[in-house]
Amino acid sequence: MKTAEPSPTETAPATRNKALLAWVETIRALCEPESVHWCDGSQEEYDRLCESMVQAGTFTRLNPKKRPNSFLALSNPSDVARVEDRTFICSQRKRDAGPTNNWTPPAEMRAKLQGLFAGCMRGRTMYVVPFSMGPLGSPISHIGVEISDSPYVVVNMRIMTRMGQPVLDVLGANGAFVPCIHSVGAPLEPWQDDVPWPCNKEQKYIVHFPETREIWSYGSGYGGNALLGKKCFALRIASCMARDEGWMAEHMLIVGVESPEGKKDYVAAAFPSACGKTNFAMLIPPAEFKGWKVTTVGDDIAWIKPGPDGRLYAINPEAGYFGVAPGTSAKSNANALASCRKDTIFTNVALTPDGDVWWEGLTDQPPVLLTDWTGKEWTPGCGRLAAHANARFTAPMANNPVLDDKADDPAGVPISAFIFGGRRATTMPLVFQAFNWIHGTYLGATMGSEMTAAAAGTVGQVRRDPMAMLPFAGYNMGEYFGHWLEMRKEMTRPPKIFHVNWFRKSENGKFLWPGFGDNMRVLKWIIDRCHGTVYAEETPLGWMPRPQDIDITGIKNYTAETLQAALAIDVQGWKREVMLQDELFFDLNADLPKELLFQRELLISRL
Ligand code: O2Y
Ligand code: MN
Repeated sequence: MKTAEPSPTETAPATRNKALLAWVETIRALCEPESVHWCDGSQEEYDRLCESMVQAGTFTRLNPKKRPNSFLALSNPSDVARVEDRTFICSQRKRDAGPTNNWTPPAEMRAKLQGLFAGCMRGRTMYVVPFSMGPLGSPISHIGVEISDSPYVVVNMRIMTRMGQPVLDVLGANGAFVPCIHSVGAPLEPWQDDVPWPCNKEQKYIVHFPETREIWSYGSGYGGNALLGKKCFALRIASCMARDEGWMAEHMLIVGVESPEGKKDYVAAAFPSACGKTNFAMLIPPAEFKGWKVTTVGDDIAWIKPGPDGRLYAINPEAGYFGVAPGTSAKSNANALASCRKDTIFTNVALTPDGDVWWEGLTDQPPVLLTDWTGKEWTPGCGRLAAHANARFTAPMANNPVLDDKADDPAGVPISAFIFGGRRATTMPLVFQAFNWIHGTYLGATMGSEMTAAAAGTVGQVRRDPMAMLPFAGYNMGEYFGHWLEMRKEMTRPPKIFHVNWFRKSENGKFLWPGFGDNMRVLKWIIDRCHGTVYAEETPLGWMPRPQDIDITGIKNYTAETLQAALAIDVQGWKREVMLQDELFFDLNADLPKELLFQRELLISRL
């Protein structure tokens, strides 16, 4: 295919990858952009794009003394979060998407997308963003190319991934890539002025074609809808690749835990949203744990492959954090705060009069005057949130003071333990260990969390979120459980599997566990179990610590009785819990591995 001559405002592609060149031309012809820009990923390119967004009103440059090299973006109020009801898995067969995903026949969806994307970039620049998920050249990494008409997406992708010319160099003339097409769905006609946050209020489509490994996203410029390396590629498409190729793409953080003697373990953990995942990924051990270090490999996603020694090795496919701002403070997560101290893009937080940012929970006392996330004047007590509840910071992982020294290691890190957890006010004890891999898979598959601020009337209700993957598995959830079971054959030294709950409450509504940095005390028991150096009791649920096996010295106003309550097995509650699991198992029935039904029977008989 002949490549079009670049116009004077265009950049020429620095690749000889014919498949990539041909695909870019096809998308250019479809979307009819004004120009095409191949991103080199340089600092100069990043600075230029940020400055152009300041000029366009998309970005406000923050006070360089307070937040060096940082910007604030305020989105359109209709475009503030992932749109799960507009997210589709378009496999050839409906059954392959499974009952927990939205599905449309691929031919029908392709026809729809062709219509939507035709001319959708008129008046805009089409950016070609080559990116690597994972360290460049790692055998666990994969390359994607995102085409987008949003400069906001380009600069965020530069923080969140390894992006630009070095990726094209690794891709070479014949390398494979996942094509990701994104448009805000707001063509600009010559008579039209642009708006600071273009998007399409009527039509949003986040579409995955798992068989052809393609992503098409239309209408939104926000987060997971638009930064296609993250949820769309690294989880939905990658979970299909992982199933086919014998590895795992999981919605898991990865942390290193080093003892005072210098012994290091890595654990990966899956928590649904609003369960303190980022806090756990950047945990600061309590003072009594002198010499213990917790370091971050990843805060959200893990790609995990079996190594030659029979263990699992994990990388963080991302290079930055797209963290929730509200609730982040020096008390809750000083490392997250340090990560966004500079070089950060804030979205939908509030602006202080002196050009800094603020969000609910950042300080005990709110500032007396702010500009809120909608651009309106805000004063304490005005009855509105200053920052949107899903306001974010996009920060480079290099800013994290506790970044693990292997965060960039192409070989990944060996995983000693998998941890599953949810937010549960009752029933779920503080921690227990699965008897074996199949039992652990069952624990992950039946994981659930109480809803916090979601739809009215649902607060407190348990939402099943298997392995925290419900919105992110790119194929049938029952088959996904089957893949977990199959993975056991790929290793001789599998990680031990644990379940934790930091959120159990007493009858008078008080938390039974302090959480945050004190979770280190539970983490230590988990690590000791991996080495077989601490006692555990066999219970109907799994292996459990006795209260004396968890070190609580130094926790203020905390007693062994409270710990006992946090660890107690509520048999009546568990009978209800087992019945509640029916809902998910019923939906998945046709594809549910029989091993999991058997695990449920075993649990019932043990209870
Ligand atoms: O609302 C969005 O677009 C972001 S969602 C998100 C961002 C970072 C990490 N995890 C998530 C998630 O929904 O799990
Ligand atoms: Mn996530």
